[in-house]
Amino acid sequence: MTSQVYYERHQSLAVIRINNPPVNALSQSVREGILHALEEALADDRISAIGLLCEGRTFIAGADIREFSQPPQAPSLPEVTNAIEASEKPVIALIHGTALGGGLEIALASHYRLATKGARFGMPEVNLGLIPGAGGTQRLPRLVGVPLAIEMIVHGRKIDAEQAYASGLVDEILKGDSLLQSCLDLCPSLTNIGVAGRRVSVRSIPKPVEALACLEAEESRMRASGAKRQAPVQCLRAIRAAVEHVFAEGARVERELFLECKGSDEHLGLAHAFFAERRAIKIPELAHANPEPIRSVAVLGAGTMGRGIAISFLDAGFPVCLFDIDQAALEKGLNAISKHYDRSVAKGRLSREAADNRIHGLNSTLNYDALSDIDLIVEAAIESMQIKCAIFKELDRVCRPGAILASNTSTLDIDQIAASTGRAADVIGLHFFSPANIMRLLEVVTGTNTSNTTKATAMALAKSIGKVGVLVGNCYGFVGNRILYRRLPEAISLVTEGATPEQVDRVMTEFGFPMGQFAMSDLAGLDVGYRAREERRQSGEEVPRSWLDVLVEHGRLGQKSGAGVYRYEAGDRRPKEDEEALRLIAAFREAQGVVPRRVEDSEIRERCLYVMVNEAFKILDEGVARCESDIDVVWNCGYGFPADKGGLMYWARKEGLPFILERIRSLYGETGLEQWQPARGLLAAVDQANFDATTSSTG
Ligand code: 3H9
Repeated sequence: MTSQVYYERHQSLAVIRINNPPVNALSQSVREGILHALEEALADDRISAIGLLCEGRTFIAGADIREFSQPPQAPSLPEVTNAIEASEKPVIALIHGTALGGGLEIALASHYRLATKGARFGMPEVNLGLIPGAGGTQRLPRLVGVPLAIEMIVHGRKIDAEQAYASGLVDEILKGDSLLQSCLDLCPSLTNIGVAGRRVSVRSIPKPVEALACLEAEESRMRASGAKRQAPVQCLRAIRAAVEHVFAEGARVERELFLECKGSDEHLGLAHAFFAERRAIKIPELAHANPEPIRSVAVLGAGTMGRGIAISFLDAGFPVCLFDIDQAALEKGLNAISKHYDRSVAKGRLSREAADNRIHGLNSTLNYDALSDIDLIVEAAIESMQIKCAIFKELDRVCRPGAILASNTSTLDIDQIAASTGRAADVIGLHFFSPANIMRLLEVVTGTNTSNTTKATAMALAKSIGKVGVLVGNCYGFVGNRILYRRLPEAISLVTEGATPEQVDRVMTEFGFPMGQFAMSDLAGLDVGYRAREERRQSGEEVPRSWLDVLVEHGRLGQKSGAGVYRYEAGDRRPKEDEEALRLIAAFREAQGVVPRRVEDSEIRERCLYVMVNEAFKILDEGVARCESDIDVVWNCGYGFPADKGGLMYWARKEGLPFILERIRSLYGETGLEQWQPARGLLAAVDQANFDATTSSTG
C-alpha cells in the first residue's frame, strides 16, 4: 500500500488500516493507499467485507489542510469516497475519537458505520472557510435530514455517538473496546445484508417539505444577520443542491463551491488562524519542562470574573474551591454559578446529571487556611496592586510549597505581585477574558522569575480547560490590552475631532469586529477605565482628560447604568445613539476650542487599526510576544478580531506594511505623538519587504 495505509486480512474481513499521525489526515498518500487497498480487497475472492480502521487517538480528522495551498494531487477525495460507496463488498467505517470533515465523508460513503461510545462527529470545514468537498453536503442531509445537516455543516456543530446513533448517522455503538473484534463479530450479518440499500447517495432527502422550509428559514436568518463570511452561505447552497437535485448534480455543485472557497481569502485567513493557535502552544524553551499535575483549583474572588473562571474549571472536571472574604459576595457567587448550570439544563446544553456533577465539584470558603492543599490558586480580585499584593502575601503564608499562585490581573506588573511572596518561581499571570467560561483566550503572563515548570503547567492547563494559551511577557496590559489601550485613545480623539461614536463603531463592525470600541467600553463599564485613569493621574502621571471622563462624571457608566456612550433601554443590550451623550461631547469640544470637522470612514479605519499594528510591532521589539502569529491568536480569541482576516499581523501584511508605515510616519509628523512613532520591527519588516521586492525584480 503506502507507508500510511496497511492492508490486512482477518478471515473474510479485509482491514484497511490508516496510520498517519497525529490525526490521520487524508494526505495524498493516504488517499492513494485507501484506493489501492480497496482494489486489492475487491479482487480477493476470500474477502466478503472491508473494515476501515485508524491507528492512534482518532479516526480521520479530515483532509490534510496543509495540502490546500499546493497544487491538487490525484486521487482527489471525491474519487476515494465515490470508490468506497461503489464497492460491491460492504465497507464498514470503524470510528473512534473524532470523524471530522473528509473523515466523516469517508464514513458517510461507507455502507455501515460502527462507533465507540466516546466517538464524535462533525463537519468543521466552515470554520476553515470551506464547505465539505467530498460529498458531505450531499450525503449527510440524505442520511440525517436537512435540519441536523444544517447544524453540522453550516454551524460546524459536533455531535456525540449517542446523538449520531439517534439520528441514524451511525448504525451501532460498540460495547466492547476492540473495534476490530466487534467488526469481525458483526461481519457475517452485515455481509448478508449487502450494499444495495446501503448507498447513501441514492437515498432521497427525508421529509422533503420540512427540509425545504428549514433551508429557507436558515437562508432568511442568514440574510437578516448580515453576516459577512461566505463559507456558511456556500454550505447552504450546497445543501439546497442536495434537496433539489440527484446526487451527481448536487456533487458537481458542491465541488464547484468547494473550489471557490478553497481559493478565497476567507479560507487562507482562517487556515492561518488555525495553525497560529497550534503554533502558540509549541514553545521551544519549554520543550523539556514537565508540567506539574493540577488536581484542585481555588478561585479567589466571587465576582463576575471569578465565577466565570470557576465555571471554566468545573466544566473541565476540576474540583473548585471558591474563596471570598465577604460572606454575602461568596453566596451571591455560588448562587450565580448554580443558576448558570440551571440555565444550561433548561436550554438543553447539559443534562441535569452533568450539571449536578459540576455543581458538586464546587465548594467554598471564607478562610485562607482552607487553601493549604490546593494545587492552583487563581486570584480574581479587583484590579488594585495593593489588594493583590496583600492577597499574595497571605497565599504565600498558607499554600503548600509548589502550588501555583496565579493572578488574573489584566494589566498589573506580575513581578511586583510575585515580590510580595517568597516564591516568585511559582507566580504567574493567568489572564482570562470576559465572559471567562466562554472566551477562548488565556494570556499566560510570565514574570522575570517564573520557572519553566510553572509556565509549562499553565500552558498545559490552558489546553485541558479548552482555552488557547498564549505565553506573553510582563508589561502594562501585556499583549491584548496594551494594543487595545492604543486603539481606545485614538477612537476617543476621532470623536473629539468630529466623528460620532456610532460612526467609529460602525467602521469597526464593518471591518468585522463583533462590537465597536465604544459599545465594548459600555459593556465593560466606563467607570473601570475612569478609575484606572484617575489612579494614574493621582500618582502624578499626565493622563489627558477626555469626553469619556465627562460622561462618567455625569453618571453614565455604560450598560449597567442604562447609559454610557450610548443609551440602553430596559432589557435591551443594543446600543442606541443618545442626544445627551452627543451634547456632552459637543460641549467638551467647545471647552477645548475644537472646531469639529468631517472625519472620513477611511481615516477612522486607518487610525484605529494602524495604531494597533504599530503597538504590536513594539511589543515584538520588546520580546513581550514571541512572534507575530501569537499576536494574531490573542486578538482573534480574546477581542473578536475577525478570524477570517487571519489576525491583526496577518491582515497587516496583506494590507501592505510599506503603506501602513507611510501613514504612520505621516501621522507621527502631524502629531508627534508617541503611539505614532514607528516601531523598530515595523521599519525592519518594511526594509526587508523592499529588499525582497528589489531582489525578486532584479533576479
Ligand atoms: C476537509 O476535510 C475538507 C474536505 O471536506 C474536502 C476535501 C476535498 N490537516 O488540534 P491539535 C494537526 S477540511 C492537517 O493540536 P487535538 C495540527 O496542526 C478539514 N493537520 O490536536 C497539529 O499539528 P502540529 C476538516 C492537521 O487533539 C496536530 O494535528 N477537519 C489537521 O487538540 C494536532 O492537532 C478539520 O477541520 C488536518 N485536518 O485536536 C479538523 N487537523 O502538532 C481540524 C489537525 O504539527 N482539526 N492537524 O501542530 C481539529 O479540529 C483538531 O486538530 C482535532 C484534534 C480535533 C482533530
